[in-house]
Amino acid sequence: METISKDDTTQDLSQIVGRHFIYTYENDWRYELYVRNATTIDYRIHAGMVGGRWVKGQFVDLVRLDSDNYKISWTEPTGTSVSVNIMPGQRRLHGVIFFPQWIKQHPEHSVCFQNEHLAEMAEYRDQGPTYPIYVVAAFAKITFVEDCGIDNDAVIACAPADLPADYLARTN
Ligand code: FER
Repeated sequence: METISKDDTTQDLSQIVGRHFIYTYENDWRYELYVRNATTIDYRIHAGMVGGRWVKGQFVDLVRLDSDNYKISWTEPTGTSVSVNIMPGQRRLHGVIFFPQWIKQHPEHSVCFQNEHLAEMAEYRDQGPTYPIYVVAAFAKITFVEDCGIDNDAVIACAPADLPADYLARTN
């Protein structure tokens, strides 16, 4: 039987690491994701249930599943878990977000620059309620992509509200 390991030669991440994506889900939620390096992302949420939220330095699991299919999975300090499949060549993405119940009830509690509110997020997470988990699964269209290199702190550097008005309008 053939065994597949994460360390085999299919794990060429050069087409995903350093990439900066802007995308719109089927439900009109708009997200922006920068793959800082093979284990870390930065992101901003422009529109959706928790629009306005932004995060730097989130630790993730990143794997290449196929030539144009990368999976990024992680759990937030809020207790939200996310698994995103990115197909850069197809300009498509599929995300599954598992929100704890407290975020569905009070999305505004998680809308902040999370890095400055880590203790508060942990408190909300531990207080719950966690269940029932609210699952949102949707495809998205990638409207903009660029290569920003590794560990570039200028990519995600301010709140969504502080960006120029035409920031999301850039398409390529
Ligand atoms: C995404 C879907 C969800 C994403 C991030 C999240 C950066 C995070 C959600 C949250 O913590 O509220 O595509 O990409």
